Amino acid sequence: MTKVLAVGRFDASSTKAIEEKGWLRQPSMKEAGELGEAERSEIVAVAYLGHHPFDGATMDLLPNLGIIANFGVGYDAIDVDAASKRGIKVTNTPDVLSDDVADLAVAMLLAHLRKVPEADRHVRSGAWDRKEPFPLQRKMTGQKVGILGLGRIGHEIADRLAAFKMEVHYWSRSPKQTPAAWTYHEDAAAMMKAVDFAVVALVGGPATEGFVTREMIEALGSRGVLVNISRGSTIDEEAMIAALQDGRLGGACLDVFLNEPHADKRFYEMDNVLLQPHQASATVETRADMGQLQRDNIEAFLAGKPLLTPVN
Ligand code: 8YV
Repeated sequence: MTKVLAVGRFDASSTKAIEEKGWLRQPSMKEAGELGEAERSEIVAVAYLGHHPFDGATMDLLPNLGIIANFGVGYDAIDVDAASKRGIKVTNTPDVLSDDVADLAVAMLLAHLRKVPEADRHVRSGAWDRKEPFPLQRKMTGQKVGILGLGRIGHEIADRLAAFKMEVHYWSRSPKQTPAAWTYHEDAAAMMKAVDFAVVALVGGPATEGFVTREMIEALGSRGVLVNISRGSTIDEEAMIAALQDGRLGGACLDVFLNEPHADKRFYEMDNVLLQPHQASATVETRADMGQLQRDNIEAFLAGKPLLTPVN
């Protein structure tokens, strides 16, 4: 008997599809680890949703595991080396979410600069009705933006911001094929100095931990705005909080944090930040596509066919 285990809190449409397939469901690997040994040894595939570390010890709870299909493009929670050593395949869900993530990056920057959340509150609170003034805002069109990481998502963000007549700068490990007007920077800190706003679109994981340093934050400066839709780990969060508090950094738009969902409470008190609950891919359409791709990878594995989006 072989079984598939779906781990995580899936949305309604994915839950329905998983139930129709008759796959086991558990909210986290903690509960999955508490299943009896016989049942655990029947599990050959895991559909994983979540950011809790899936390490080698966790994999060893499922001795016949052959695939971990991640719900998400970023698979930093999964120890891919440990999986490879055990002959376990890992897949992710690239491409299907790039547009939504890019849309939210742009939405956050525009909403922050134009004070959209504050203006909404201004109207609702009756302040406009009482003829109280609302502050002027900052212009996005035509300004300079720097993208850290020009992968699939970074490229989509740059395309959108170019349509706002922005001057696009980017840093990545090597120059990419881009429109001629985009400027490549070999030195990320130098790029931060050259731009008004920066968007972090790096992959997560150990290689990019603390990539955005205090020096880079200060280079972006007191009028600068830092947008993060990648992983909380890519920015030195303590340095960012200190810089936001004393004005060395102008503002931040954050969809991701260290220690999610327990975002640092100091952010709650700041009025120069725009905060989102890690929801850049969270549209009905894209979450359905991500779930479909995750399930298709598992079905391909079970049928002995090539995986659609392999990681290792
Ligand atoms: C999450 C994401 O996977 O794709 C990624 O890397 O971070 C998101 O799409 C999603 O929020 C489920 O946790």
